[in-house]
Amino acid sequence: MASADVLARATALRREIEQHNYAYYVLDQPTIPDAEYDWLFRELQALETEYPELITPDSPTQRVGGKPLDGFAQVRHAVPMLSIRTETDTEASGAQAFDVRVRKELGLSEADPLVEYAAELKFDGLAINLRYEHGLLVQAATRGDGETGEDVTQNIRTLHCIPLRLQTEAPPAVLEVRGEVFMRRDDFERYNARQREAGKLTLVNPRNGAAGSIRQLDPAMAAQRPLSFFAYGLGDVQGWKDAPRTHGATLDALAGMSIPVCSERIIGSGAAVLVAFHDDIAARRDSLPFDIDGVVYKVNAYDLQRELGFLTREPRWAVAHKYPAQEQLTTVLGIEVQVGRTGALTPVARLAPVFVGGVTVTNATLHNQDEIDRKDVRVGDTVIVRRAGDVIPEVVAAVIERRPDPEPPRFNILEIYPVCPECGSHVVRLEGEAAVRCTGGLVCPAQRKQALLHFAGRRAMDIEGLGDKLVDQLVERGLVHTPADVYGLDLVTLAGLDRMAEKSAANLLAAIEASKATTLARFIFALGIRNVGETTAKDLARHFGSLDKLISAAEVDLLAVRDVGPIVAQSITQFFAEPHNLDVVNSLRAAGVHWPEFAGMSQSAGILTGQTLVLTGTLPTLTRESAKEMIEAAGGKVAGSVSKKTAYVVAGEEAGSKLTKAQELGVSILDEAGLLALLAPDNNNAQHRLDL
Ligand code: D41
Repeated sequence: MASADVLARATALRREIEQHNYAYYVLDQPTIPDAEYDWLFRELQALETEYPELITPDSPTQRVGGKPLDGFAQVRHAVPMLSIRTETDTEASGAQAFDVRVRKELGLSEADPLVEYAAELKFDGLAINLRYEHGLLVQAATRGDGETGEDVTQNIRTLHCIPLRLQTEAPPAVLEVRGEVFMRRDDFERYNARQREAGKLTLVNPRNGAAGSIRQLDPAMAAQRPLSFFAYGLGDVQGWKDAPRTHGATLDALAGMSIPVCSERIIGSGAAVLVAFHDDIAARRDSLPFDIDGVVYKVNAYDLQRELGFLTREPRWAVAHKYPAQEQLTTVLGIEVQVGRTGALTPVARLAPVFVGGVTVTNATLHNQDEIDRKDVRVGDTVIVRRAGDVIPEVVAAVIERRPDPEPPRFNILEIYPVCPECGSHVVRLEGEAAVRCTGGLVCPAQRKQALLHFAGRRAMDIEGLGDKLVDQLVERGLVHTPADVYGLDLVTLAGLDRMAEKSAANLLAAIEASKATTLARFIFALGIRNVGETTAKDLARHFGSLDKLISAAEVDLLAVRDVGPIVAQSITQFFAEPHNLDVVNSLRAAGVHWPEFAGMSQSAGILTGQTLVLTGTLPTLTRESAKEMIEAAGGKVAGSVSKKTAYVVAGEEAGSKLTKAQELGVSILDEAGLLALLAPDNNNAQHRLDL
């Protein structure tokens, strides 16, 4: 037998655990770390295992488990669960009409004061009746037809937010709490992510998640589902001392007994307050942590509610105003792709027009191939379409039961679109990427503006003045299709563009001309090869030394380059495998774009390792930057000032004090030819140096 001490300990543990539960699940403000909670829980479990007579129905250990049921028992509601008059109305006038009706029924004239209302959210879940007797949860039932529902006590017990015992000193003899079980969006997402990872079935939406879980015969399954609850009213009530006399006070009182109540509610007088609430919630609908259907207005005072009574099964003192549904069913007429600015092919379902989220939707995104596979959406399917707020409409799921017979084939983007619908370049899917992409980066009209802007960018070809406004015009007027066309522009054409004076046209032309002398690294970067940023471009330039070597490099050759992995290597080979891209590269070279080439890492690598060079003056052909790049490619460093440790000073025209300093210190001085000779692969001098 358990001693009085043990009994006291079990009682204390129970109370403490339920308090932490409430803080965690209802208030969302955990009071202790999970590990400590687990200790308390395990201590209680251990006590109850040793002394089974200690187990009480309100023990937190009784939330989980229980055997699967054969079916649900029928429950006759002590007080019928009415339904609520629901109006689909996106206008403020709905609240005004309700107020007019209420005032008329109550026989109020314009001279009479405003009626006090409560406004709250309309949750999109499953209505439930919780029966507490002397504070203990004894039964939970679904609404059913309002008269008779199903006994879902076992499942409801698994909801941590629902108290098994009311936290109050003097509980009413009977208190029935009515409310809605629902699933929060974050819980829904988390649950689905976990299921997906485990290769298990996912829920279509939070609503189905809530309803399906409660009507689940196996409580252990229900326990897995993260459900929430908010109370919206009362059923049978007996022996409640100082019972509240308004709806608002009732919800406050329930909250005081640890029943979850939504805080998004107001009390106010007259229709204007309801309109304001309606509009405020409509504006915030998508940022709420759960889906709602709409808002509910109720006459606040119970005596007025009684006076108003109900019509058939709907109280005259309450109304629900639904917002436009965010999900609808429709059929998939076809699946097409849209090519984005980065070349990603996004599958888009063409739909039979459907009114959802306040607009008529005819297209919805399918995101990518993985999503198509996961949702298994096929042409001809009936699908759930969702449009929430300003978010682009998406296909949530296919309704497999309504799939046409014979079954349409699975949809595979690469099979249907082996080439880009915009430019005919090959379409590929890179390892580890969700997106299928067009490889015609330089020629694809969908990618044209993006490609041009990138090409002209400061860190790429550095064509000053070729910004987005200009690129828009050039592309939209069909003057430029590929970056190579930039070099064919003339003064007359440019000066004819909007907001282009002759002076700025001339400046731009000069900038275009100047950009022809570039470096290999800049040129590679300018091509906009996927996954090839500025640093990778420099590494590639250094490594290969010439564009043709890069173009003909196989994947293994590319993998030898610093920081180049399989994905980058694949991006590069795929880019140059696309003939359209090679055409543009060749046109650019033909237009006079040039850069100094050298032997590349494989040959010049290490020639200057450990050596510091200083550049001074203007070299005849190399820019300072390309000279620096070549030196670095050979393993050398470029410093800003000359010292005894300087290996070489490379001097051009108008060299200044650095040259003098070098002469004073006896540092070797090279001109451009000397530098190039030093870097040439068959350079004896270099060999000699290396031996040092
Ligand atoms: O949030 C809800 N879904 C909600 C449902 C609510 N906030 N209030 C409601 N009020 C009532 C009355 C007026 C009958 C007490 C309701 C419901 N009924 C209701 N839900 C399902 C059927 C009826």
